[in-house]
Amino acid sequence: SYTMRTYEARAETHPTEIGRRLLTIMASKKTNLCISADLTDPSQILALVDKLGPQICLVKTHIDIITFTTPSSITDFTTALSALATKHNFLIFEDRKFADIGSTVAHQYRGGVYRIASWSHITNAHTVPGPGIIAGLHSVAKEVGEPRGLLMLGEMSSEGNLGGGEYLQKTVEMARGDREFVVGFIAQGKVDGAKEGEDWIVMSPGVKLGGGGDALGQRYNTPQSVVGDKGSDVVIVGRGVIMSEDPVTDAEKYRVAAWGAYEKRVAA
Ligand code: 5FU
Repeated sequence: SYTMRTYEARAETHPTEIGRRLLTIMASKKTNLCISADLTDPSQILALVDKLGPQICLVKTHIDIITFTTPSSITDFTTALSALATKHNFLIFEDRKFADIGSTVAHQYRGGVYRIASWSHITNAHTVPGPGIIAGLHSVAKEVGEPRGLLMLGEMSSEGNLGGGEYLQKTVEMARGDREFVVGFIAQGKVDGAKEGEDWIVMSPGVKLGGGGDALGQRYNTPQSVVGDKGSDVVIVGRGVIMSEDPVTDAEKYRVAAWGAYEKRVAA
């Protein structure tokens, strides 16, 4: 299966341009760590991301949790974040979880105050509305004129979520309808039944060394479990790093654990 191939080899053949770019970054920086920058102060996010830049392949944002005081401060933030992405060679993933009909998500992706498509290389969407959601988002991605990719949510990390199993399989079927734009999935491990020539990048949130959970249904797996045992590609870590007294030291622990799990997997 493609999960036994190296990121370097997959970077040559991935069907999406964003997939090729991300896998190239992962291989060259030796990192499959994505930081979830879930802070509410924009300058704190930028300072943190500047420090962690060398250790990550991707930054995940929730643009709508950030406290912006003026409309222009949104653009200032996204411009500064994009400059950091260039400086440190990582991509940006807005965890927007679109979930409406194609026409509405096209507006939400292109416009409003956040103009997500203009600065975010990757975003994600629920499959609940059907394939029109992919078509709507893809139409906006084409307007941008720069590579954009989509992750479909096939399974969530949280207790009691309705994903996984048959839902995940149906999500994969839907993704097959747009191999140029859909880069892969949010799930807790590789997808079953990938066909010859398919390559789906799987990213897993809900990762913390030591496991456990939080008071609101989050459940944590370790980097070894999601990447090594279950075949996911990218670990997404929020509070495990961002709430640390020493984020750089802790991010390095996650990078080493997730990269080591990947190296063992492809050497097997
Ligand atoms: F799609 C998902 C999911 O299934 N679980 C998640 O936790 C997304 N997330 C996001 O990853 C969530 O919204 C947070 O932004 C982040 C996890 O943060 P944590 O602090 O590592 O729990």
